[in-house]
Amino acid sequence: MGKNRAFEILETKEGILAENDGIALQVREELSASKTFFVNLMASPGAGKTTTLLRTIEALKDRWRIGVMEADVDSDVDARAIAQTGVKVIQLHTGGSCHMDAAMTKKGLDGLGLEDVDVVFLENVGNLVCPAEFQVGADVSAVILSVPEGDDKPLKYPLMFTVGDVLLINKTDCLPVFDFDVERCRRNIAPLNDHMEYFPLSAKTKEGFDAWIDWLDKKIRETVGCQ
Ligand SMILES: Nc1nc2c(ncn2[C@@H]2O[C@H](COP(=O)(O)OP(=O)(O)OP(=O)(O)O)[C@@H](O)[C@H]2O)c(=O)[nH]1
Ligand SMILES: [Mg+2]
Repeated sequence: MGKNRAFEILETKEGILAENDGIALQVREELSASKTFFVNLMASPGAGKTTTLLRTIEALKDRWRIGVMEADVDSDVDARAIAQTGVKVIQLHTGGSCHMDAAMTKKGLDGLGLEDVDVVFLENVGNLVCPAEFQVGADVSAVILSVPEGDDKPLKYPLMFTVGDVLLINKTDCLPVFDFDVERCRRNIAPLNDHMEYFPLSAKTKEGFDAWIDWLDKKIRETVGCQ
């Protein structure tokens, strides 16, 4: 019981997040034992997660065996798009939840099956808030911010830009019609995150894609081994 109180105060959210982190650690250990590289892709709805994934798969699928987990509240639109590339894909329905947690991710990885996969991408639920709170055991947390959303988003949704390892500034083909300033965006993130890697690119025109692919391929090689 608390001091001078006849009742206990339980910080339930802290407990849930601590439990989640424990499961995320298990996921990480399992993936590390099976030499599987895991990318958690997070962004707002419509920022270009699926389009960026399609281009990324196109660039990497001859080098690595790829698996994709598509997480959505409903529908199978994105899994259908990914299936067109020929890589292994599973659609996960979160049942209304706005993020994937570590237990859901563990279930998804079991459903996908890792025996013939070197690299797994999770397209998290489109949301700039909730997915940032839940670790899923990823090697890389990749965040997409698209030009039409504005360069002030790191100020409004700081946690996402704090937990990210890499920021893909997508839809750079739209820069001429929006007042998004890439340097201002980086300045907004600097106080939150001193290790963020930045790749401005366009999933539509593929401009800037080579640098992102080279960086990701190097990270995968470091984990999975040379191919
Ligand atoms: N102009 C332009 N449009 C893009 C680019 N990338 C994606 N889009 C468009 O943006 C829209 C949303 O793209 P998606 O890839 O479906 O976005 P998403 O983040 O997967 O969306 P949800 O899964 O619904 O959260 C589509 O109409 C894409 O064609 C880009 O680089 N430039
Ligand atoms: Mg999508």
